[in-house]
Amino acid sequence: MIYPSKSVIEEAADYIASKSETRPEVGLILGSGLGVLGDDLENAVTIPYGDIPHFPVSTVEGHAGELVLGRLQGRDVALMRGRFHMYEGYEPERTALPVRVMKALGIRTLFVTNAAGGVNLEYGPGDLMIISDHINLTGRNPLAGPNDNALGVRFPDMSDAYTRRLRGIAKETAAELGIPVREGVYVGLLGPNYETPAEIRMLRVLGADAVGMSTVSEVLVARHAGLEVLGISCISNMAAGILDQPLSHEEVMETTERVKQQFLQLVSALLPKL
Ligand code: 6GU
Repeated sequence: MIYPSKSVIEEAADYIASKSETRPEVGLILGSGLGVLGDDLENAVTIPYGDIPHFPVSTVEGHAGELVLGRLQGRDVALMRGRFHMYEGYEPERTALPVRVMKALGIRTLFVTNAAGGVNLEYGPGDLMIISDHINLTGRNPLAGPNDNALGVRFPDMSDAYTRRLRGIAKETAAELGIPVREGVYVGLLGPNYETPAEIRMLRVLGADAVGMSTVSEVLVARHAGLEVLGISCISNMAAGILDQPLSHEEVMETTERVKQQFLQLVSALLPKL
């Protein structure tokens, strides 16, 4: 059997559709510490991941683990508070199952956010970065295995994975709001450890601006499914070896807490334009 099969996706989507009238047009995945946006939805219906057939349950601190459906800035959205990571032990196709389920619910656009380490020396903690492209260094791929042509093509194009059109809208909107943004390349690694200073030097040579442990598998599946993708990273800390200090999940949470309002303002202003 091809996993996740059409019936697995449909069972999850049918369950969600039975709980809410919302028919989402945009799917939003909120990273570490950024889940608060779910509190602002109208007609919000919150579904714990554990209730959704076939959904994994996320295990990381700072990730709530629930799907919220409702209306935000005039758009019907499906919002994931918390996501699944390969470092938790999930197979890559399982980390991206919610993307296929949201596609089955009707989304056309996937908006991914994450907390990431700054690799570019010009970046600083608290910076927001529009993801221009990614490098998949996780060593895994959610599209490996037999291809289900009903879900997408065997060899999906990644030339414009983070749609230029949406990046343009994001930059424009940030400028209107007076929110400074970077634009750069996100490198996805398996984790769960943060990198060594030597690995960060290597990543910089490879063209990385930011590094993290999520997003890549979700975006690969989204592009396979024909969704448009917009991605924004919150640079929560500088990567290893740049500053003379150790890295910690606490710092990641503290920084996202600090820039949350700005970040949420940008995401909210963007939604009606996607
Ligand atoms: Cl420095 N590395 C990785 N892989 N993920 C992160 C990070 C660093 N900072 C936040 N998330």
